Amino acid sequence: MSLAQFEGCLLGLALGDALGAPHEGGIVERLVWRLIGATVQGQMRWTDDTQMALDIAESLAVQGALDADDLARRFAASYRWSRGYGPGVARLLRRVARGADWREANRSVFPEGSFGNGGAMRAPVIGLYYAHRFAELADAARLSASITHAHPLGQEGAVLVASATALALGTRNPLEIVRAAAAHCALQPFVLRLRTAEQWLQEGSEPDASSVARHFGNGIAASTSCVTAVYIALRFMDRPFVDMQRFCVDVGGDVDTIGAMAGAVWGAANGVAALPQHQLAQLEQGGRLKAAAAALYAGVA
Ligand code: AR6
Ligand code: MG
Repeated sequence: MSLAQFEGCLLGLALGDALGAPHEGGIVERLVWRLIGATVQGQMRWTDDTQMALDIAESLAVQGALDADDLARRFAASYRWSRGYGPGVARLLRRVARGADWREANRSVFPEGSFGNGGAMRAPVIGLYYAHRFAELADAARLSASITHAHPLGQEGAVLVASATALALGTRNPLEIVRAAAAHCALQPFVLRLRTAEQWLQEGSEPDASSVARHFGNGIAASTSCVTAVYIALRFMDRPFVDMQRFCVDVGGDVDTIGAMAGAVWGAANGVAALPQHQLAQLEQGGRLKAAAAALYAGVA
């Protein structure tokens, strides 16, 4: 576990997010992103995935522990429509900003809670923070997701992505990671997909992007994107980041969030120096992301 891995994780997440964002959504969303996808200085903007990951990292650094109320306040304060938040979460966060308790707001849009991948996309930060306290990781991932994602499937995605990130800090063996992360998952849509992912990694078979999308999904639901992202990160662990990112684009669908989750796991394994430096230089707020990684590392080292 090193600072370079923490930086690699957060910057990998942000890079996967920013590089994927132009490919997400229908024609309208893509046109909008062409207008707002760069800062005034011409740097690549990232979306809600990175914003919420930063919110968690900065909250952990200030509070010295996972404080759900502080986190809910930060999520609500950081909300901007231009970051492309999911529509349910956008409504929920506006309610929290007006004073609602997240414990009620998280069922105000969908009575059973959101099963979107928004709890999982920010969970790599939980993986970093709890890697050395692995027994507490699953509960922490669930709690951090539950602020916006009360649905068990939304929370299971967070557990999977946090586990895979934490494990990638300690081993570069894809099979070991997929098996240990799967041990935390109990819900059918995850268990079945993880079994296939393990089999593919074991056989060394390399199905094409459309086959990966067909088997694992490429949607905004946690159950149709989290295994996809973890599988891609593990399959491309020993290959260049840009190859992995291209594969995410080919898988299609929710490219920014699948790219963010895959980028975070890949970055945790390979460290910041392995990321494409010319693209990193074009990423907005790189200094803030590095500072957040350093503060997180200082809290656990
Ligand atoms: N019942 C019906 N539809 C649902 C339910 C449910 N219980 N839960 C989610 N959906 P949301 P996120 C559908 O809004 O998970 C952004 O681009 C519903 O259509 O909670 O934070 C992010 O970057 C809902 O609007 O957002 C992610 O890529 C949608 O799933 C992605 O969106 C998303 O759930 C998900 O973000
Ligand atoms: Mg996004």
